[in-house]
Amino acid sequence: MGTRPLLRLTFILFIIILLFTCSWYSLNLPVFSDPPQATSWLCNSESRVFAHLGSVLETEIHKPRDHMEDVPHHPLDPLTMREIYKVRTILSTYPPLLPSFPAIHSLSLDEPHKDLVLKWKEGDPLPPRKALVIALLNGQSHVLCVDLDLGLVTSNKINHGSGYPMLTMNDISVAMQVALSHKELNKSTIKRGISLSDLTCITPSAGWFGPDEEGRRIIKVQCFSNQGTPNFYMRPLEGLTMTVDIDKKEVVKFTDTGGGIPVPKGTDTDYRFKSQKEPPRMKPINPISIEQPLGPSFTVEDGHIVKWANWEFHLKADQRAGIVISRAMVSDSETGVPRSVMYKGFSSELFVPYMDPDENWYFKSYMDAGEFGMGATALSLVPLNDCPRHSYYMDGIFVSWDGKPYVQPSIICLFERYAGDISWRHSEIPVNGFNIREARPKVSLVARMAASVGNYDYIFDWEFQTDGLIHVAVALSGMLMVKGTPHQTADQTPNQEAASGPLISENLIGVVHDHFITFHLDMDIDDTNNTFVKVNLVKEETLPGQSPRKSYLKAKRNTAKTEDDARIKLKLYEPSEFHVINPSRRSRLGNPAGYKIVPGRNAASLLDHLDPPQLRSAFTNNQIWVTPYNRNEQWAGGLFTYQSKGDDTLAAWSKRNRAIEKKDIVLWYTLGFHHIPCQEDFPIMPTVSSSFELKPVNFFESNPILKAAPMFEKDLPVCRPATSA
Ligand SMILES: *[C@@H]1O[C@H](CO)[C@@H](O)[C@H](O)[C@H]1NC(C)=O
Ligand SMILES: *[C@@H]1O[C@H](CO)[C@@H](O)[C@H](O)[C@H]1NC(C)=O
Ligand SMILES: [Cu+2]
Repeated sequence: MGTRPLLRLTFILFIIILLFTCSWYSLNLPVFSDPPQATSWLCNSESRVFAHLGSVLETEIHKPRDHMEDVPHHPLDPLTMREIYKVRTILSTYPPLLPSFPAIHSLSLDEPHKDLVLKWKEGDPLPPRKALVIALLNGQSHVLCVDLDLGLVTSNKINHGSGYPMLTMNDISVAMQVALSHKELNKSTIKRGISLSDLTCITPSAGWFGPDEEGRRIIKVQCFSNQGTPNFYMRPLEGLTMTVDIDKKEVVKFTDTGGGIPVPKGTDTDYRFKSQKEPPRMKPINPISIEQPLGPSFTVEDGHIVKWANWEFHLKADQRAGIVISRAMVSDSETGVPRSVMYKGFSSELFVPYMDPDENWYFKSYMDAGEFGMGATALSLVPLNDCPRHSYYMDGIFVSWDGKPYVQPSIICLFERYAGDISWRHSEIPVNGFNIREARPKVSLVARMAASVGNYDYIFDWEFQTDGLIHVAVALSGMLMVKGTPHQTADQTPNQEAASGPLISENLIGVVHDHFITFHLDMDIDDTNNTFVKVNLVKEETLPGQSPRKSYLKAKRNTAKTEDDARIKLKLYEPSEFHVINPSRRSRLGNPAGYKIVPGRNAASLLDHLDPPQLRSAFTNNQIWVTPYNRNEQWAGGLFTYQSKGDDTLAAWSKRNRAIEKKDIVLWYTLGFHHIPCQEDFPIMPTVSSSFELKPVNFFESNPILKAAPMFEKDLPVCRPATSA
């Protein structure tokens, strides 16, 4: 959600984060107490070798790796550094873009057509490598296709619909410079007792609110005091908003309605370990980590192909979508042959509307993927804290606004999770003649990325289980977007209902808001010929005298023929299962192979459908949609999301009511959160998480993990500190 990076501080912050992630333990742990002698263990894992992974040891991970020699191995591999440079060279001599090189807002692999990817086998030559480029030149958004093999721009289209491309770091820093040098800003800051040099500003996206703001790229700038805290988000200069025309480089509107609202204090807002003055008032938890005496069980081949247990998939980082899973296949439990489950899965868009109509707040209705980029805002993960020991870390190769590649190191981690859970069990009492205790531990594989979109952090987990289930979770953390108020305590607020959220600290309101994350799930169960089936549970009533029961439930199958049949609002009192099946692939009993989407905790948008933010994010009007596969329909909020009016969204595509039965279909699922803040969310929020599952239904002939072995004591060393050995 949130707000927006961080101008001049960006690079400094980035470096600071890098420093911390490498050193904060050794620097800071001794401050509080005598920690156990955790550095030396009898079964020291640091001596283990990961040669079979071709992996990076944790101690090395934040050393930037050289990617200049990378070559693509798979049709879906992201563009390499060399390929990006080549695209840049091709563009720089392309006449329609001359004489000045355009601003590059997006430059990524134009994925080959699906049939080419499906036909491709290891060892085959790669399909032609192409780049899709979105460039802004003289106010026009160009969509260019560059063929790397031909060395040519093969198409160049100009966007005539609404909306602009994703913001670049340059847009953000230009907006901040323009705002910070605006004359009236000095007056407003002095009035609040803040010096210009103590300001940190953010750049909330402007949304779209009618014709006044059309035809030019505008952005909002709001400022905070960073005096005495790195958590400047908790020190807003409330009521101060500048609207900046990014291309004209001018402030087009200056609003200061914040007279009389103090800048909240900075004390107790610093969340860093090194700044804590006293230990927590709880018994410390002893060092903990999972032991893998033989190292992890997964491999990463050619940089992107992950193989683990019965799973295989392609994993990559994308500047806009963040983490992308492709060609997910699980091996058949009878034959061992890999079978397709999902062609591609990623978070297509986020929508984060705030619930405050105030002049300085109404526009806050972020669409983070299309406006800022989930990969673009993901920074290096913190070993042992973001991801456990034995994690494998993957870099992102991204493109900056000048068209040059850069490495975003260690933004994906891959690890095996053992959280003490059970994958199946049964015990039998001796009275039946059996005395059985059978249980199997649940071990899974997780691919993770964490995006910091300004104040907010989104942690995306794709978790694969050996029983064929895929668990997709999003956890929220980071800082609230807060609103300054003159009030210090709740009883000073004359009409608490009038405030846009609860008081969470002195002079700070946590504004109520929602988060919606819409996933693109291109399911291909065995092949692309799939059907969406709703299995409705309905109440049946018995006839008089038929049974002691009056009612029971029955599962009724309804096949969705067109897109209309597959727009679904979840309802507790009209329960259904939602299956994607392959009608041609039958089990030995004749059931079609399928996967169902299992919703978890969820929330729906209650905004008026004609409210401008909801018009733009109409893809959140339903929790489930199914569309026929169309390679141009990737982004639920439209290719050009920034300031868009909602004319190119999933909701607009679905209106065509195309046939979806026995077709290559895409499932869309929206995970939502209502967020009413509370004091525990200050100064940084403990994670709040929600998830959904993709679960096999009649895909396997029987329990696919029946033959899994239990864990045995002899396989697992018991670790002890060496000093007490
Ligand atoms: C801000 O205003 C103060 C007081 O009028 C003045 O001394 C200072 O030079 C101004 N700073 C800038 C950057 O304009
Ligand atoms: C899809 O499956 C159905 C049912 O088995 C079959 O009739 C149809 O021909 C298949 N379509 C394609 C394009 O393979
Ligand atoms: Cu929230």
